[in-house]
Amino acid sequence: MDKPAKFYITTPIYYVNARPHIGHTYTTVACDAIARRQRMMGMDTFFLTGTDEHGQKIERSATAAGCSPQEFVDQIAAEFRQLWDRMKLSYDDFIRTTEPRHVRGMQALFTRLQERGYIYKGSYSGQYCVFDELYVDAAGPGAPCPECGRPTETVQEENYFFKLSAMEDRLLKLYAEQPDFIRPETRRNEVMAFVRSGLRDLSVSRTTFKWGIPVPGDPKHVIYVWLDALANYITAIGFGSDDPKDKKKFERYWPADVHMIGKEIVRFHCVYWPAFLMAAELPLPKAIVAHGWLLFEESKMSKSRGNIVRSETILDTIGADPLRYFLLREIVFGSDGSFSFDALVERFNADLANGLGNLSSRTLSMITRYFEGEIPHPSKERSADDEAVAALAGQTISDFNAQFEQFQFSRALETAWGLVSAVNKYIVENEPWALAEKPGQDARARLATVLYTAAEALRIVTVLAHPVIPESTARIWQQLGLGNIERFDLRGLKWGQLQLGTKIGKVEPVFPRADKSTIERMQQMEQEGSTTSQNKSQAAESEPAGTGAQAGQRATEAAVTPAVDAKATPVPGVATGNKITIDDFLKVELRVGEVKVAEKVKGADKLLRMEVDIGSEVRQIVAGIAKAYEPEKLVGRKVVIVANLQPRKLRGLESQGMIVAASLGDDGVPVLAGFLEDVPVGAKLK
Ligand code: ME8
Repeated sequence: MDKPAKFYITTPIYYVNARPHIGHTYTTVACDAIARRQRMMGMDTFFLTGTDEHGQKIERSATAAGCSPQEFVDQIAAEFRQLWDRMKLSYDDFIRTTEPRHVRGMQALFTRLQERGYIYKGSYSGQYCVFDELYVDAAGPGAPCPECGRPTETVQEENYFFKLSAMEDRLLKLYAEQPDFIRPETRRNEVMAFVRSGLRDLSVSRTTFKWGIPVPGDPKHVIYVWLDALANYITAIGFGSDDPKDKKKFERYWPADVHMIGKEIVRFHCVYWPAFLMAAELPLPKAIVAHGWLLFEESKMSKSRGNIVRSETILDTIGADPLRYFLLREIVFGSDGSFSFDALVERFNADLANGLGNLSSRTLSMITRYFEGEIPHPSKERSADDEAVAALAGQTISDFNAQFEQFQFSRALETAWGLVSAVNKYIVENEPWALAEKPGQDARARLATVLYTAAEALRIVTVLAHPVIPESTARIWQQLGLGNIERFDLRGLKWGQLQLGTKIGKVEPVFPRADKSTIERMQQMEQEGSTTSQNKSQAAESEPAGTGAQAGQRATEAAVTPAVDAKATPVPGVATGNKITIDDFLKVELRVGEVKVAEKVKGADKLLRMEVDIGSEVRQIVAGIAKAYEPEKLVGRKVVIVANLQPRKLRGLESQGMIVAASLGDDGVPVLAGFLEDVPVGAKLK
């Protein structure tokens, strides 16, 4: 027998400088759904995910957390893995770039590129963005990164360079000959325009930090993190290993069928990665599929903005399947889409509790009640209604498959749920409960046909939706008496396969309705969770998800809670009246910071979002000073911040600390505190 065809799909490997959030979950869930579906189509599927653990950004986060880089990455990588396991994501391997198999494979790739003459030594002097791990064209010291706006660092070093400039024509030919190499079309156009504008050689080593893979034979250099990271897609399946088993695995699975990524890393995957592979004379992946961003209150959900939502909160309240369904149904794949707890619960109630859940429980409980739990035989006589459901089911299968293949998850689910609504309507119109009351064979036969039709449609929707909502569909499948859903061969799915007389299982509700209190619980957990997770691994964020103080609030009001006991005799260290003691004051950590980034907060005319360097780290601070200060004028300015305040969210953004300002007049016009003498960033005030 021929071996089944193979299918290899990857997620990006996630940075471990921040804890996982639902943005990461989104990509991983999309890949998981594709992988599960491929397995059900008989494909020998390999689904890879993992973590990106090298680089200066991570080295700095480890230093800030007071541990070694290895200890640091071990902790966060474990959190990613635990989360994916809790969500039952069906990955086949989890690669970490600090693993020996990756280090060995990466070095083998580097050597291969050198041997083929694509790597040479040169020197570089210019600006580097640590956040993006990218050399950029920026004006000079401290100038903002053109990609993310964060301040760049000046770097002057001897580097190894990759001859990217030599790959221009070959890349353009690739995009022209394989239009599906980059999806969607908009991303392809952007990439082509970028390559047409000219490519410069790429620096692929660094000497200014240590946390990376040494260049073979020249360990003073570590390999550029993006080359290191991209190589995971081949090292995980055995590239660079001498073990015959690994070699076989690499031959079997490479090239990848799909690299799934977010749109911000298109250039690395669609320009650099194919260029490295071409130079190394390795086959190219078949497709790079870029999705849009998950937004939270209109801005990209990201660790640097601190406006993340953790998947755990949703898992602990309504479970993994509702989140998976929401992400794939609500967001049009390729475009940006918003997340909110209200929308999640609304979608859950409408489509899962009222839609599929209702169809499943009413159909199965009526079969239990009226046919002693056995799938009834439909009568030979079919009404137009019955025929219409069967025809719609057939159409649903073919449309769903075509849309899913094209990564149109939202449309595919909409298609499947079109069948759910049609069958729920069919049940209401055919009133099986009334038929059950009627005497005579005809009514009994009609009742059997209606319930058979509903159960068969339920079976079809359940198995189509399985890759997206695996746990709940597995339960419905069991209740239908059909055993293990994962064994079902999706290729043969068609109307009429439900075995008559199948004994159905115990009927239990699969999607209990959520209500307002569910939303409140999730919001509260997020508030508390962001505080505890921050305490647990404060420095897990390169720019920590912030704490907050109310914008414009004055320091003493915000941070000091005077112990007031008018009757008490004054003793040293105890407050009297409305006075506070020196001990109280010393609880407030005041530090000098420098504003690195300042921008207006969309939809809030008083608020500015700033990134403030306080020496040990960069904090995000949201403050109500937009009316008094132009954001551009604040960049580079030294300010005083209260550094040990509780987290607080303003307009969905977490503020980690508060800027100290005088508050003038009735309107409380803010005037920032500052110094006449020059003071170093991070200095403490007391
Ligand atoms: O870029 N919306 O890692 P990363 C949608 N290590 N997707 C999001 C998202 C959001 N708000 N936030 C994150 C890196 N993602 C590199 C990748 S690959 C060789 C190296 C998802 O931790 C999305 O897939 O910043 C995005 O591309 C990825 O996480 C970025 O993860």
